Amino acid sequence: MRLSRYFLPVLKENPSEAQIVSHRLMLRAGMIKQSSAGIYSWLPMGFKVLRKLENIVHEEQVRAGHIPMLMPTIQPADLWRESGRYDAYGDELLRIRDRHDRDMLYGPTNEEMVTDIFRSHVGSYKDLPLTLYHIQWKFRDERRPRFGVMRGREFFMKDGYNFDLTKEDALHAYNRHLVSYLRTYERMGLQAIPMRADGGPIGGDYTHEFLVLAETGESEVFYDSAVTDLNFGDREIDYDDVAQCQAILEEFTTKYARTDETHDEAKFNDVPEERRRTARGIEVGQIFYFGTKYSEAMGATVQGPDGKPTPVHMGSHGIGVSRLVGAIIEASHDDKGIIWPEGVTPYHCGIVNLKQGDDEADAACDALYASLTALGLEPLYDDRKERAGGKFATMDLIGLPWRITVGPRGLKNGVVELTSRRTGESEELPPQQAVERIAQIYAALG
Ligand code: 5CA
Repeated sequence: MRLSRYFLPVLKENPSEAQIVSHRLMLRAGMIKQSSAGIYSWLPMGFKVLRKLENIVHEEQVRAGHIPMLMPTIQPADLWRESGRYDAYGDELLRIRDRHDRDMLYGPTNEEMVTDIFRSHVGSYKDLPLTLYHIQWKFRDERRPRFGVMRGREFFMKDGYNFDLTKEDALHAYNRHLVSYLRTYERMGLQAIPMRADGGPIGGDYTHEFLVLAETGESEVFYDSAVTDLNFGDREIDYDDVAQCQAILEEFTTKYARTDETHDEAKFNDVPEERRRTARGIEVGQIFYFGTKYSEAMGATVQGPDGKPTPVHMGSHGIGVSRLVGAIIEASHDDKGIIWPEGVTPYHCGIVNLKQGDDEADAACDALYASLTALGLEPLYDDRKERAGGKFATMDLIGLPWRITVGPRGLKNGVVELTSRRTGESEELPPQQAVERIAQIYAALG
């Protein structure tokens, strides 16, 4: 993409309404624009990151054997009356009436709708196990929408639902989700710690939240510092292997890590004092096992091996995709701007032309652009007639992990400059080598 033809409305000044760094940087970097409280347009740069996260979530869900689909945002109230949540959900539920006076709602989550789909089409235990998921906009009329996309009213969420014959099978589905989430967050450059949590309006007493530690997080968390040494890494996972998934759950959830909702001071005191930590965290996902809560209320049964109708065991599993954009920025920025992890960066590298209009510099930038593009990479080329200082400030603000700087002086010596956004370190090298270096970095991500 050439910046001269793009739409990147960066702000020079800090917007006064933004209380936390991710909100400030998303506004300044031209990623979002608020349309009303807790509701945002995703401008091209923000949308690109959102799509990258969505893709990672899809890839990891499909890898785990879960099946993508798409349910609507608007749901009939009657389904929610069946589960009893139409009244129980409270003011967060946006209730709508259509022209025929039918009660509808903007879905805050989809347990009822997916259970209805299941009961309409699945009749036998032989069709299990089944896990369906979608990534769709949700609406919760939060009392205090704040911190930009972190606590929005409209937000983008992946929600997945497992249907199993037995509790044991459903707990394997739970474990599968936990494992796939660990992989997902690591690919995004995040450490998200699974912590014992509370079921809230979804229900269920077996649930973990995934928290990214950050000062601006809304949850208070208590943990054994040894959990931060755990690393998922490059493991080969067989998602059908019950013992392997269970072992990973145990590895990542045995050490003390809880939110304030389930914190147990006595158990926390068993952690050696020097490892006890209290901090704040951003909840980027939550998994639930809730047994037959919805299947019994809504008559979602299958014919069991004994021929009798058996309510299925279910769980639901969410990832806050739009919130993650903010969470990643909270975890990865400096005073100049965002620092995107390579796995989620909107563009793979920036190209800064120090002397736009100079034939040689323009030709060198065009050649770099073509070489990177030919390798399947997406560069963002700042081809505007701006001062170098302004171009550098924009690149630092939007946070692409790598920058190639091209100027007449370097070109005389046959070199360009390759700079890491994270370390600020620069290296001079011939243009083709800079291209190869960037290609290698991204190839290593897989
Ligand atoms: N049905 C279950 C699992 S799919 C569910 O709705 N879980 S949830 O309530 O925990 O939401 C899943 C994730 O969505 C949360 O972990 C959080 O990361 C994200 N989320 C929830 N509310 C908001 C909000 N107001 N703004 C942005 N993200 C949110």
